[in-house]
Amino acid sequence: MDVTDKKVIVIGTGISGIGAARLLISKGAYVILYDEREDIATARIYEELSACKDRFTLVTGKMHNMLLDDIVLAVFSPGVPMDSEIAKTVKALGIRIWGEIELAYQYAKGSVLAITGTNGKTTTTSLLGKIMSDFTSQVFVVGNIGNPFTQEVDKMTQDSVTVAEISSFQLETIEEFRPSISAVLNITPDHLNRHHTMEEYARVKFEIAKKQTKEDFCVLNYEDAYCREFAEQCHACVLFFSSKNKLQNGFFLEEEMIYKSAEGECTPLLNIHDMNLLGIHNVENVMAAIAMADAYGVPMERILETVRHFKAVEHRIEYVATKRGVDYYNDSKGTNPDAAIRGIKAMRRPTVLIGGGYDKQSEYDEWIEAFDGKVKCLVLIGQTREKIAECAIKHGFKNVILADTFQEAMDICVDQAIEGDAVLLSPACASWGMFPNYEVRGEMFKEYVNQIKE
Ligand code: UMA
Repeated sequence: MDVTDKKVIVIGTGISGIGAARLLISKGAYVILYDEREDIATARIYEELSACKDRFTLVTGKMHNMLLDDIVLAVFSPGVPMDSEIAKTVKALGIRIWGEIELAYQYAKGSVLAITGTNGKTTTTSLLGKIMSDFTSQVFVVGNIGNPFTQEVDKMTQDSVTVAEISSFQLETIEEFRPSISAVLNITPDHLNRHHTMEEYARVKFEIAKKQTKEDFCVLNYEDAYCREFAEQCHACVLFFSSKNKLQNGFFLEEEMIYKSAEGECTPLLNIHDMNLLGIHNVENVMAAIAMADAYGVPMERILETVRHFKAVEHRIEYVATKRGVDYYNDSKGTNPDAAIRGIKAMRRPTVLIGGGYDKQSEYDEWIEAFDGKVKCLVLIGQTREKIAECAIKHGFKNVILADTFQEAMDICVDQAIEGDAVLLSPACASWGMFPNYEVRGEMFKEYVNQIKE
């Protein structure tokens, strides 16, 4: 779409909104930058867009329809739901809608490799980004990982490779987005307050492959029932990985070894003890990244060299420090029950666990069941603390302490943990309400841990 001298509305003034506005302005558009919240830090926005201040108008609070006259396109930030007031208004006026990812894709150059799934996206994206950048120059790692796709578009060339972490929020508003290689790592309950049902959540996740053709690849988890079902209708060439079953074609784990199986030949690739990532879920992430890089054409030896040296990403079962004989782990990225189960499974010591946060209408039964004698005390914070406490007690887990603030939760952990224990921040909930994002929550945890005196 040619946006030269056209009016475009960008909804949301977080990092996606700023990235989208900048890209649109660079393409000649005039931007209405809109945020529903009236109390946003407008000075930050004017500063970020200071080079183009006569090309946009900032509007906050209630939207007046007259401002939407002559708008040719509405670009949504991922955090703005499609059933919000502004989305309803825009739809009623028949204005075309793109998400920030679609906008970026329309102007992007080179190859796009895209990863979605409930858990493991960030690790897989980081690892694949590292494999690609060890192999070639001009690699961009973008998307839900915290670097808006639109932010990098102007630097791309036909030879560049973009590795994108894509959330379900972002997949709601794509149109032509077609990665040459996609991956869906797993589908477990998350964000049900936004997508309402598992069926809808799964449907949105598989949108990642909707425009792919048989020239493209789609990497899927053989152990995930949703992925297996989707494989039947996927237009791209499907590549499976499995942590439980020996595959005739694909990547699989048998005992401690990852294998590639293709055309009747089975090749051992890597012993899982030769990598620095903990847990079976990480073996799955590694297999997905290997499958994607292999499909792109990176020589296997180069892929494996990077995998062997790759370390866990920040906020994902990240070891912080040992204080007074207690190991502290930051798993702030454990923002849903399934991710948090992985956090607990990776612990090797009796664990004091910090949980709770924003209510995404998740169920916590399986998470509590996964405590399995390993969790000795559960410290709860945030909106969901009562709901989780009730669930824990229902399952017979009684050592639950509610804290009013994060600081108080940390003090309780220091009190409860004795030498030989672990303290794990793996909340099974989003951070919103208490923190702007999971990164800030994880940073605060680490800051606090580092202040604990020996
Ligand atoms: N806003 C409205 N109306 C609404 C909702 C929000 O005006 O109904 C405004 C807010 O007031 C705020 C702005 O929108 O000013 C925020 O937009 P945003 O929530 O889309 O946040 P961004 O800063 O643009 O960050 C987004 C992603 N955030 C969300 O999906 C909630 C970031 O993912 C992502 O890193 C970034 O784009 C770059 O692509 C974060 C996330 O929590 C990490 N993702 C979820 C997850 O991983 O589970 C999906």
